[in-house]
Amino acid sequence: MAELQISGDLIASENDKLAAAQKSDFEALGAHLARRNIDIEAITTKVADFFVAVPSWGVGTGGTRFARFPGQGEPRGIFDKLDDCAVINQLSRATPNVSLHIPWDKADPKQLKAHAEALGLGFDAMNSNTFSDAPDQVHSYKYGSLSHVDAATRKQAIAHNIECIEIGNAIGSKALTVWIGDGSNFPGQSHFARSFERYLDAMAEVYKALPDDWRIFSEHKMFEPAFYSTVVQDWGTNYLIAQTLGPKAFCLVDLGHHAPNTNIEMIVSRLIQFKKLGGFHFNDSKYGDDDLDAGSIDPYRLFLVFNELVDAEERSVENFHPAHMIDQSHNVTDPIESLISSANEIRRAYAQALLVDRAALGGYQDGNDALMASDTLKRAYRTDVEPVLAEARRRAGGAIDPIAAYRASGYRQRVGKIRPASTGGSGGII
Ligand code: LRH
Ligand code: MN
Ligand code: MN
Repeated sequence: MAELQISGDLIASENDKLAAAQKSDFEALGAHLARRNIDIEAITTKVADFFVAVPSWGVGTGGTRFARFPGQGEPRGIFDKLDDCAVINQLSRATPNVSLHIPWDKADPKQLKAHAEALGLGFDAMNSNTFSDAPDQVHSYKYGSLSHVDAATRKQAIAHNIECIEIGNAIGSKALTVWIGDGSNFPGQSHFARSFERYLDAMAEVYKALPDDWRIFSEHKMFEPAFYSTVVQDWGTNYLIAQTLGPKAFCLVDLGHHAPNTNIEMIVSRLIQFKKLGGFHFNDSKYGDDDLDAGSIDPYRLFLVFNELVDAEERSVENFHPAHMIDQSHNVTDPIESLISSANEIRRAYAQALLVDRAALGGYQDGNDALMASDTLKRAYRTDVEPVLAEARRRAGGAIDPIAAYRASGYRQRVGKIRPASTGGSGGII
């Protein structure tokens, strides 16, 4: 039995207040969908079976390059972080897995596993960190890691990734996500081809250490921290990596890692078509790697991404099981609330994509009826699926209104009393 961070009675009494309205909204939506030949029960079951992992690093208050303003009751370490992740899952019933970042979350794997299991949690992909220097490391990553000009530095970065696999293996993870900050700030600073060659060779060493049932995800990002060139800068380079490494290598798409206006859903489609879509870091963005809450800026884009995923699911694409993870940073909200909200938005996009009349859409595409094709997507997107999301949560023991239940629980105030206030301070540049 999982340790409950929020009492079951509290959730039940909060749900009681909303039960009659929820029942009536669900029935009304059911009748509406039935007129469109859609079975609301089938959609609700699919939504209830859809999960997205939360990032351990997302439950602390983030910061910008300028400052960090700590919140109340911030987690003191990975065990507190897991407690917070359990709250998110308990209320949303959408996030049973956590994605760890090493060395930030380094701890005895047995204790990690036991703590997570007691909370009813498991682990999704491990994340390595060769984009900052750990206090005890010998070689600095200032000028790169897996693509560094110095062989000893590359070796150290390879060893770190292998250690992440070992920790992950001990706690039940099945994937490693590698994102590197390697790149350059000045034209001429690094040799494009040679640095990519060094990266590929280093990644091949990491790849060799993967257990048979593991996958490795490489994550591209257009820029930052390098501002002139980045070694793994876009999905084309990422695809080359996955192709070069072998069948256990896939591309990870972080929605915020593209130029504004990039057609991300089309990238997703291409990666699906060529069997190299590994997973996602969901978030939203207005300008760059903003790490804003999923669906908070452009919910239609999130829907269009899910439209591709559902299309693939309904075509029964072979070996199609992308990892769904959130990657966010919260500066002005309670991270638990933001992560609950993002998990719901991700499920919303999935539910809406399930409503697309794909036979009709195919007909309009083949008939060059652009207006009706677009309207077919819009019709699904315009449908308010909140009663389905709430029903999926309620049936699984979660909250009809998870944010309201969280606030009523007083969890943040409770942990605020036990966890000492963390320090803020300026960011890296001022
Ligand atoms: C890089 C990134 C990557 C890291 C995380 C902290 O911008 O998206 O996934 O692991 O942020
Ligand atoms: Mn990411
Ligand atoms: Mn990022």
